[in-house]
Amino acid sequence: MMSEGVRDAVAEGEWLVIDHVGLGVSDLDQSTAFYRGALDPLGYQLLLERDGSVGFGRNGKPDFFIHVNRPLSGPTHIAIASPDRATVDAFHAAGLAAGGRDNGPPGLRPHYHQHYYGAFVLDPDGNNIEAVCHRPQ
Ligand SMILES: N[C@@H](CCC(=O)N[C@@H](CS)C(=O)NCC(=O)O)C(=O)O
Repeated sequence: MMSEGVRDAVAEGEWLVIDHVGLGVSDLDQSTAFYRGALDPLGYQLLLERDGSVGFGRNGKPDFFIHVNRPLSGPTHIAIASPDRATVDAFHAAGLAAGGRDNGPPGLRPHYHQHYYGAFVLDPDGNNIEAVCHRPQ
């Protein structure tokens, strides 16, 4: 359970402490299509393609990468911050439309904290991708 102070900080947008992350994927084209669709509602665009790697990000800054021809790291959980609950809903619908598998419909998860609103979709390799909004609405 998140403390009140941490919850206030994330609600104010102070959660961006990791610069970028990368996942090994088994099929770059399939995963690129999935992430293009699923992350579009979150404002993510394909920003970089190089040597078996694809980078996605917002505002011109890639912070989420997928890589092929590398060992798969096993199912990994990545949560992307969403500005509002409607965007979480849109992410979940877009992720399913892009070939992802449902891992939890949009909704409050009060066991994390009272305003925690998330949705979960599995990517083609089984990675657990989430959009989350921490703001009270
Ligand atoms: N199906 C669950 C997914 C929850 C989930 O994946 N939670 C993340 C943390 S926000 C996680 O990695 N949980 C640990 C686990 O599932 O083992 C739901 O809809 O709530």
